[in-house]
Amino acid sequence: MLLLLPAATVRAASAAAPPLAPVDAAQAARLAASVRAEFLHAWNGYRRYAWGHDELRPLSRTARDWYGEPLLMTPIDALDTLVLMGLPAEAAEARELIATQLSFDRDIDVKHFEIVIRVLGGLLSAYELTHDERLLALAADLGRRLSPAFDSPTGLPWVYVNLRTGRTRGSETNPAESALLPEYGTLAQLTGERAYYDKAMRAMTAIYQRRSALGLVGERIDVESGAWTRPTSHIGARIDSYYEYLWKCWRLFAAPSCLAMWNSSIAAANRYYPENVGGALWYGQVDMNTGRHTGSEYGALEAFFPGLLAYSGHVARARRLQASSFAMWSVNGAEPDSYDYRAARVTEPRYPLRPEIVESTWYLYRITGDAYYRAMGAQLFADLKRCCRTPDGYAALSDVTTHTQADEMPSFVLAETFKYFYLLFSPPATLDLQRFVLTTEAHPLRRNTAHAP
Ligand code: DMJ
Repeated sequence: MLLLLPAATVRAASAAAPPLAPVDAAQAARLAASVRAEFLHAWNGYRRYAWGHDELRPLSRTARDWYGEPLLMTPIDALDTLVLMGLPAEAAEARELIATQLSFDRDIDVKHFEIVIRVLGGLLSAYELTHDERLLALAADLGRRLSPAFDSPTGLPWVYVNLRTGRTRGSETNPAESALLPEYGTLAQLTGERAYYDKAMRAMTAIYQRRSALGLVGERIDVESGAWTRPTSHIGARIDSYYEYLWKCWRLFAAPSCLAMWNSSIAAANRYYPENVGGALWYGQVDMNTGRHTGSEYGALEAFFPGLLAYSGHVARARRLQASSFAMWSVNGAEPDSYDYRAARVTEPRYPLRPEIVESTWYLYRITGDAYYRAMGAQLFADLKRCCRTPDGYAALSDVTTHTQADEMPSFVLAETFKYFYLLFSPPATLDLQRFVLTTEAHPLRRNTAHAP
């Protein structure tokens, strides 16, 4: 990735952002080491109290399995982070657990989207980083079991699929859950089974083709009829990674249709979602058909958008929106899942250790070279540690206004949150953005434009 701007001295991105201490190269190296140590702290909590299960409950020191039987969510989600952070013994142990204990032959209805982004994406990425064929065999087996999800009248995916029988259910999906081309396209390239790419491309395109005359998509859609069931449009939950994957599919596969869909979609998004409130830029909710603003909610999930804007060349806009995300975070020293920017009020107070604001900080740093974003990341990391660290791991917050901890450590804190912090403070060579694209779960996949199906 080219640096578009020279590294600048530390400065605030907006009047609303608090002043930050500069981070020089030596401090960045110390921060990277500290992030690695905190990641290990969380990993060791999982290892000690939840080994062989999906997730650690960090307060009760117990394990959680999403479906009553384990799919090894945490070790799979964490494996490429273990590799990137240079933790070979831990990575080898996780790999053995996965390769010898994991079976997808289970009579359980799983959420297609979550299993694709965490488990399929994690296995594919770990295979590309380690060349362990057992991981690819598991990914191929999982892809075969999951792909009946696409067998619907519209090509849009059913929400649930049974891993043993292929039975599907759940007819109301959304754009984010319909855009899974990076994972299925990579599976197609690695196995030679092109049908995976075609099914995933068809689903993503089915959303795009149903965009409104304004070029916007809605929040919920019926899998059987293809009719929108909720016409609210925004960059948050249920739509977020649809935008992300239009751009990333272009980067990964160089498919011209992805670039065309991205170009027209981002133009509409940048036209209709923005609102200026007191000089700050926010992205809110609009009606997909009229473009009229219907809500002013922003939150932890929306905070991915500055990173996507920066990655795709919309740098000035990205800087302004990131300043708003950081101002929202700084109110309580952790960000809420939802914040009404017009009322300046928290509307959903939980913080489940989400990565998006860190992700955007990293993309902005990597693309602009502006040291301010490392300083911002240092503040985010200090806050995370202060609010969420427990003696045995990291805990979500049930309320950012009181810093009350919840007994949850979602696997994405190890897949994403710590990874983005580590990348932010590490040399760019740690992950070459010319060679890799990070999935929505932060799993690096190798760009393979020469062999696009
Ligand atoms: C992750 O599973 C992914 O980043 C997804 O796209 C959104 N939600 C979580 C993190 O917040």
